[in-house]
Parts: sequence; C-alpha cells; structure tokens
Amino acid sequence: MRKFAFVVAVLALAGCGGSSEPAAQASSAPAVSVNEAYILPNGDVAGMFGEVVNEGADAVTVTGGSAPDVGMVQVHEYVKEGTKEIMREVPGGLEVPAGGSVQLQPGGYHVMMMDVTADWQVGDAVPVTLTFGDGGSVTVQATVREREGMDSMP
Ligand SMILES: [Cu+2]
Repeated sequence: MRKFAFVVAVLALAGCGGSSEPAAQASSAPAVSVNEAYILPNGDVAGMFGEVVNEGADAVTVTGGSAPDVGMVQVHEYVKEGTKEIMREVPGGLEVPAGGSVQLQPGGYHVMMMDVTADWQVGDAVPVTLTFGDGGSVTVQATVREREGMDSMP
C-alpha cells in the first residue's frame, strides 16, 4: 500500500508542474517524506530516525522541527572530538538533495528531541514536524519503538 500511495503522490506532483514554485509546493504538497520513521525514547530525550526522501526538484535543508510535548527538536550529527565522538546540531541544517535521500540512524544523523514530557508507549504514532530553511515544513508519523541495549545514544 505504501508503494502505491507513493506512486500516486509522485504523479500528482508531476501533474501540477509545481517545480517552478518550490516554496509553495513544500508547504501545500510536501515533496519530502520520511520512510520507516521511528522514535527511540530515552528518558527526557529521544531520537527520531528513518530515511528522509526528497522527491522535489530542489534540495531542501532540514533546520529543525517540533512535536507535541517535546520542548526542542534539532537535527544532530556525530563528530569526532579528540578520541571520542560527540553529537551536535548540524551547522546550517541537514541538506537533502533533489531526488535524493539522507538516512537518519543511531550513531549518525538524527532528529534530536529534548525536554520530552510526552508519555509515549511503544507503538504510538507521533506527528513530528520537520521545518526547512525555505520556510516550508512537513509532518510525518513516527512510530515509537522500544529502546534496545545495542543502540547508541540518540
Ligand atoms: Cu543528538
């Protein structure tokens, strides 16, 4: 079913020829989606992961976001600092190329949620809004998963 819906969405986008107005397109019919979006909660922080796909004709930059009962949403990356890896906000945001995708995964790029007061249960679908540098946004449904011991910090 997901694949079918996806094809329809692409046809709809192609049909409206909206590539000349990327900003309007981003806010009305988002060209960006997240495949297999999921959340790993960890106390008052959490990470959201999945494959960010950009079907649009222009690159988009994910600069932040929001979610219900989450104080702050940032896009993070891991960088080496001396001998250890630390995570930080991606400078300038995370660019997703036109027609391309970026994988969010534990230990790599991730959507960082802080000051989480939501009482999420495994299996809950959480609406997470990602905002773009051009002012557009998209809301995706991310499924809460059980945190496993092997996973690194979000
Ligand atoms: Cu982080």
